[in-house]
Amino acid sequence: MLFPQQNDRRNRLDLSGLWDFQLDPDEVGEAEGWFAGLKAPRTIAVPASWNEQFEDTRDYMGVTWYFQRLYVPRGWQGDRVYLRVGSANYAAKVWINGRHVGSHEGGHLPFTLDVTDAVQWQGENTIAIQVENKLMATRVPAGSMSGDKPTGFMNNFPDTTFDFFPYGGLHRAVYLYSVPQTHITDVTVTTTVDNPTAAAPTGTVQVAVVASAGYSGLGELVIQDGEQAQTVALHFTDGSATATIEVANAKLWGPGHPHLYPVTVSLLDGETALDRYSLSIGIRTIEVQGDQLLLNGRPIFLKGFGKHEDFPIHGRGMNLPVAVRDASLFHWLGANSYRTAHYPYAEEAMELADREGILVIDEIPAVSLQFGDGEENIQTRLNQCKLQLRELIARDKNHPSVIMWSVANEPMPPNFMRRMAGGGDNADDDAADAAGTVFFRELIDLSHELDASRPATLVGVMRGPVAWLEVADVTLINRYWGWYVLGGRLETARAGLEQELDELHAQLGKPIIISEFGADTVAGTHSNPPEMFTEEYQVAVLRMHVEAAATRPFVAGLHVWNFADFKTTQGIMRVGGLNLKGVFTRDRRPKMAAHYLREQWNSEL
Ligand code: BDP
Repeated sequence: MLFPQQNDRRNRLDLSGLWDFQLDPDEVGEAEGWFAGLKAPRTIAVPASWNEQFEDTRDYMGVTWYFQRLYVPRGWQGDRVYLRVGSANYAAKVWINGRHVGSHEGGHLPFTLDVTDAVQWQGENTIAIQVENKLMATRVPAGSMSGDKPTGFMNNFPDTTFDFFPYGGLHRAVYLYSVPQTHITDVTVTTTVDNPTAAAPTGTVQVAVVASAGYSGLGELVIQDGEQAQTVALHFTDGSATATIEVANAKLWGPGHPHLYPVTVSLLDGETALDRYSLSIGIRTIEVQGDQLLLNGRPIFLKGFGKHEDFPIHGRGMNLPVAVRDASLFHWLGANSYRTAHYPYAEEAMELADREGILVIDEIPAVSLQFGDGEENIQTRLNQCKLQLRELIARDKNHPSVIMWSVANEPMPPNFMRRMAGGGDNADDDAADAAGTVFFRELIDLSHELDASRPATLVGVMRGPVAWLEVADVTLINRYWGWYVLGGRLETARAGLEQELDELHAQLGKPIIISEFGADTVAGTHSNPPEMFTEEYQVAVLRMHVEAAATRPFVAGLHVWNFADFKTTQGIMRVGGLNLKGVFTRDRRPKMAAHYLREQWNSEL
C-alpha cells in the first residue's frame, strides 16, 4: 500500500494525461479483445470522472474501457514493476499487453498489481483498464436496493441509496513504478508521548518495517530533527524489523503547529542501500477520556465540515488546486478538521492535511447501509466493509492528520421513514436493530485490532438506534433540527436539539461530535426574518448549533454539512441536481454562513 515514490532505488512514472476511452454498454469488449486496442476510441482525461467530460456520459453507470500506450524505461530492468491505480470507481479489470493481470472492487482505495512478467522491454506496452460503475445493492456504497424498481434516495435519478452523484472513472493517478527485487513492502509508524502537556515532552516513535521475500539482513532508520539526525539499526528476521526512537524536546504535531519529522527507512548491504523509503511523520497522541477528546493530552474541539471530493467537470477526480484552495479556506475560517464524507479521499489530500495541520476523520464508503434486504446481502456488504476498512487503514495509518476511523455514515434502521415521522419502535425493529449492533461491533472491533492507536466511530442518523452509537468510541451524530425536522420552526428545533444532546450524553457518557447539521441555501437569496433556503436562515441554523455546543463541554466538535455545494442525483429536493448546504458555493465563493463561522472560529482561537 506504500505510495509509490521516486528516489535513488525506486522509480515512478505518472500515467496521468490523455487516454483512449470507450463505453461498452453491450459488454462485448472482453469477447472482442478490446484489451488489445479500442475499436472506436475517443479521448478522455485521467484522472477525472467520465460523467461530465462528454454530453452522453453523465448518467452512464455501465462498463467502460481506458487504454494507454507506453514504454517502460530500460533502466528498470531487473527490478520489480508494479502498476498502481489510485481509484477506479467501482470495479476494475486490468490487462498489460493483452494479458489479464488483475482486478479490484471498491471505488475509493488504491490497488497495486505486480506486472513484472507482463511488461516488455523492447518496444511499446499497452495498458487497458476496464472500469465499471453499476449501482448494485450488494456494493458499498449500495445502488438501487431493488433492481429496476426505484426505491433509492427519495426516488432520485440515478438511483442510489446516498446523496451524492455516483461518479465513475479513473479518479486518481495511475502509476507504473519499480522497486528493487529486495524491497520495503510496508512501514508502520506509531507515536506516543510521555506527559504531552509538559514544556519539553519526549516523543517515542515506534517503527515496524516489512521487507519482501523474508529478508533477513540489516537496515537502518533515520529520523531528522532539524540539523540533527538520529540513526538506529534495523535487524530483519523473516522480513520484519522494529525500532524505537526517543525524540527529546519533541515538537508535537497539531493544528497551528503541524511539525513533521522526515523519516527514512533503508535496507542495507554493507554501505549500499538495497532500497529506501521516506515519509514525514508527526508526533502526536489522540485519545478519548471520559466525555472528552484529547489531542496531545489536551481537550480538542473540532471545528470544520463534512466535505466531498467534487468539482465541476472533474467530478470526483483528484483536483490538487481545489484541495489546496480548500485547505487555504480552512485557515481563513479558523477551521481545524473535516470528515472524508462518505469515502476515502485521495492520498494527496491526507498528505496536505498532514502538512497544513488539519485533523481528519477518515471514513470508508459505507454510507446509508441497509438492513432490510436479507441476510445474504447484509453479509456481502459486511465483508466489503471489512475489506475496505483493511485497505483504508493500511493506506492511511501513518498520517498524523488522521485521528479517527469512521466505519459507517447514517446506516438506515428499518422503518426509518416511520421513525422520522415520529413513530415509536416496534418489536420487529428491535430484532433488526440488534442485528445492526452486531454488524457495527464487528467493524469497530476490526478497526481496533488493525489500529489500536486511534478511536473508531460510526455516524448515526437522526432517530437511529442508540445501541448502534454505543459501540463507537466517540458519539458522532448527524442532526437536521431546523431542516428535515421542524424546518422553519427554529425555537422548537433548538429545544429538540438541546434535549437530545443532553439525553445522549447522559446515556452514553462519551464526547459528542455533531458531524452534520445545516440547511440548503441558495446563494444570493435573503429574507428577514430568516426563511428556509436563504443565507440568513443558514446562519441561524448554524448559530443554533454553535450556541448549543457552547454550554455543553461534552460536545467535542461541530462539523457543518457541507463545506461546499456539491453535485448529487436529480430529484425534487435537489435544485439543479445540487445539494446546496455548502457554506461555499461549488466554485468556493463564500455565503454569509462562511463569514459567520469565520467570526466564531477565529474569535475562539
Ligand atoms: C445526511 C447524509 C448526507 C446528505 C445530507 C443531506 O449523511 O450525505 O447529503 O444528509 O440531506 O443524511 O443534505
